[in-house]
Amino acid sequence: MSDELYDKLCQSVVDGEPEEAAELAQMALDQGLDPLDCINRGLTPGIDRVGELFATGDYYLPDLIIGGDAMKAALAVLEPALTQGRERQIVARVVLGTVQGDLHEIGKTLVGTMLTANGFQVTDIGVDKPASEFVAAVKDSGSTLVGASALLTTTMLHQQDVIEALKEAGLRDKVKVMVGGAPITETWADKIGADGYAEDAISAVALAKKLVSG
Ligand code: B1M
Repeated sequence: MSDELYDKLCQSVVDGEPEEAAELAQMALDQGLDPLDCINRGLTPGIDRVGELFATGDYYLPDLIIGGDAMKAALAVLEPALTQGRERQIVARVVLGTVQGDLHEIGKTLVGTMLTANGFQVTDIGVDKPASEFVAAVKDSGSTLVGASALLTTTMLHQQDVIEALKEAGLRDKVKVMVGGAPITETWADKIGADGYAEDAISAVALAKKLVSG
């Protein structure tokens, strides 16, 4: 039964059906399914399929947009259940954003939700943010951790800009920087002088905990 629901969630993203995706997500919660399983076994395979179809030329930009909208609609239902009942003691403050020129928000937001669920106070500055806005948010929030997301090979370079801007502002030794996003690797993180790379939202939490404790 749960497998069938995960398949339907997946298909609702492939078909770009936000309302159906949200309804299925609610149905999954009502049946007591784990929201994280709904994401990992339903929504993520769905959006990955959308990406594959786009890469092969079978899907076009509007398909990418409605696929993303369907995933966001389901996540809006699931996210409160991810953060519910967790301990609220603040582990650390973190500034999170997607770098300049990059509009991809779903993965960054999911990382933010998981960090929040694990006690981090997240200042999510949004998407398409220049390095200067990461720095300003660090100053405003007193954060000791910065997370920069990038989904495009053309925008991942701006993760380095964030690190350089922190250096110029005299903040680099006070703030750890973690990077992530589909094209990002450990090698890239090392190359630009980041403190760590996480492949997904779960490992981002583990990395964030490690970075703020050491
Ligand atoms: Co775009 N897009 N897109 N897109 N899009 C990709 C990334 C692409 C791989 C699709 C493809 O060709 N197969 C491709 C990039 C190619 C490349 O650079 N190598 C691509 C392209 C080309 C484009 C446009 C250029 C298309 C065009 O206009 N011709 C355009 C660029 C716009 C821009 O940003 N300036 C574009 C636009 C869009 C939409 C806006 C329409 C839409 C996003 C909607 C939204 O976010 N509101 C979109 C989508 C949906 C995708 C795909 C299909 C899905 C992305 C997603 O949300 N995944 C994507 C293909 C793919 O990745 N399968 C694709 C789900 C999400 C949960 O995963 O974001 O990877 P992800 O996040 C993961 C991890 O990466 C990690 O944890 C997350 C959770 O597990 N992670 C972090 C992410 N950030 C992290 C930060 C951390 C740690 C971990 O620490 C700070």
